[in-house]
Amino acid sequence: MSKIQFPQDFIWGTATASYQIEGAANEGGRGASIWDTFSKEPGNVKNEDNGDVACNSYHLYKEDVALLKELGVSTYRFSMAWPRIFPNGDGELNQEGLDYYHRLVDELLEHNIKPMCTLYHWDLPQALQDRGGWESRETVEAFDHYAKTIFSSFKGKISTWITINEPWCASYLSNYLGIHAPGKKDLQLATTVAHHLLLAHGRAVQSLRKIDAQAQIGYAPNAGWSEAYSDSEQDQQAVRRANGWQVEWFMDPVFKGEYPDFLVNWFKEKENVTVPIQEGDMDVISSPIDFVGINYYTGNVARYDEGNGLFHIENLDFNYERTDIGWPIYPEGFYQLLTYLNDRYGQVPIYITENGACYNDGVENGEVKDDNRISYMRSHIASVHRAMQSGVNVKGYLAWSLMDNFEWAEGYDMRFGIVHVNFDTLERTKKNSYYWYKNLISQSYFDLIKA
Ligand code: JJW
Repeated sequence: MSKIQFPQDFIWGTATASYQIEGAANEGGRGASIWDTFSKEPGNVKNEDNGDVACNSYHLYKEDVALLKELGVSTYRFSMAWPRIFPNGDGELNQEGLDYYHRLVDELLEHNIKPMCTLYHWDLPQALQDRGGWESRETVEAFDHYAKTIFSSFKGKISTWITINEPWCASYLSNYLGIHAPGKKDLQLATTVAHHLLLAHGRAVQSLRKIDAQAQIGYAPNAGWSEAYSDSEQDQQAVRRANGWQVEWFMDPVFKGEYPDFLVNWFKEKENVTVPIQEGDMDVISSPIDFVGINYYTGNVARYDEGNGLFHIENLDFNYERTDIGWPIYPEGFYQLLTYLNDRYGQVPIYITENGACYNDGVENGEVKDDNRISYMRSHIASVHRAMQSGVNVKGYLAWSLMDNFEWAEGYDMRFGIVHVNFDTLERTKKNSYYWYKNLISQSYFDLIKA
């Protein structure tokens, strides 16, 4: 028997994000976000797709909650669109936006599903971008005001909060690599943005403590994982830089109150880039949190390469199997990452806030045969279990995603859902992975080897 058994109180869930699923971009008083602007500029998003309609969950949320109910999850992670609440970023509150999230949360609670709410999943109000966006500390103030408004409004209804989703993506992918909104390519700018995102996180943590002492709060950094090709000093150091950029850069400030020196020095020496730390910032950023969310999708083996990029590293291709978005399938990296976090930061409670696979299988005779996704989930959930057996304090797992949705720069072609969405009719069809996951949730175990 190759039974992978989870504790009875392990939390199972699914995750989504506002701009990826809601649609209704011009309804309910919603203001524009940087993703509206970015996706409408040709060349930024495949097929010139955008989130105007998406899955139309703004209107179909009851149908979506019914899918969650049948699946049997105890938790649903979603995000609020800041520009629905404050169309201009700050200033006047849009009650209609707030009302929408109350309807959604009430529907979840009525079905006994706990809401886990992300405050910032990348849809920065365009009005704030026009005033400097995350490069400006005013955006930190605006975020804190938005967070306080939400905390007060949902006190007693939402007890688990995530401040910032994937700060590496919202800073470096968006402002250095130029792949996500606002599509800039400036390492200094990206580093400033990263610092202000962490500061915004810390401010919101402090605000929640004053408003609702019962609630729990964390954030959700993303981390790919590189494993060193060899024990050579050069390979080890190169991989340390790559992992450090994704992991230590966003976790040392929160858990240790400092940025990793070796990377601070690297940025300074190579690119003359510095972190704009002001007095008191690191104390705010390192405010104690209740858990950390980890978003894991991919990893690889890598080695030193003098000529290659900012970090002098080469990602090797060992002929990995890849998902349809091209990311190597690397469940070992998940185990290594989780045990690494445990060793470095202590036994902090962890939620897997995102994990999942892109496979673009369609509907045939009412069925979606996404065996590859099931296989990915098996191996990655087993890695989580391995980590737990090694002492990592994992509280729950949330599959990305409940349904196919707007996959950012990849548009609608790249499908991560366990529920298929037909983007012409918006019809939802449960995939085979949905049924596999439902079975796992009801039994708390799965067999590594198919019976
Ligand atoms: C692109 C690296 C080129 C989302 C990327 C790195 C390429 C030099 C998925 N997680 O939709 C995309 N996602 O909204 C949050 N996470 O480019 C949720 N990370 O470098 C999912 C990372 C990502 C990426 C995409």
